[in-house]
Amino acid sequence: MNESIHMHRAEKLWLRFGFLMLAIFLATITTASIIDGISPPSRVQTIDPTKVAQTPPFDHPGVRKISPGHYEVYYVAQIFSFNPQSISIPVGSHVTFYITSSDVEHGFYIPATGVNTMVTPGWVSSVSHTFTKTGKFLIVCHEYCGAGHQFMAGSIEVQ
Ligand SMILES: [Cu+2]
Repeated sequence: MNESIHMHRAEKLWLRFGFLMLAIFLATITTASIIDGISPPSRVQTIDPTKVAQTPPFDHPGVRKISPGHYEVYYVAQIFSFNPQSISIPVGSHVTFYITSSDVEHGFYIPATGVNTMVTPGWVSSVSHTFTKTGKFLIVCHEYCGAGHQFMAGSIEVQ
């Protein structure tokens, strides 16, 4: 018995279309990464992860008042905590968070806000939020970082 594999013409066409799309996507990503310079989202600058404790402003993590209602907060994420662990800011404040890691990949997530970023060693992540409600906000690490990951949390008191 001699059975040759027969492929329908429409099937061949769709297969070609699929490969063509893959080639277009690959070309687009390659071109964009070369022309624009690829960098992870929301990372604003690089930092030597082994020298975080000596690199300003991360040598003194914490809250900085920029102007009335405007704050910057510098965080160092490390296994298994955030430094500063807890902060307090007035209600209505526009806060820009700058977070870096001194060891492994971490996450920085504040439920009920839009604040959600990965924290990669060697990079400074930045995300902003205006706190319009009073209360205690939880900061959680949402990237598994080791045996104590579930205890890695911080808090923001909005008064
Ligand atoms: Cu973690």
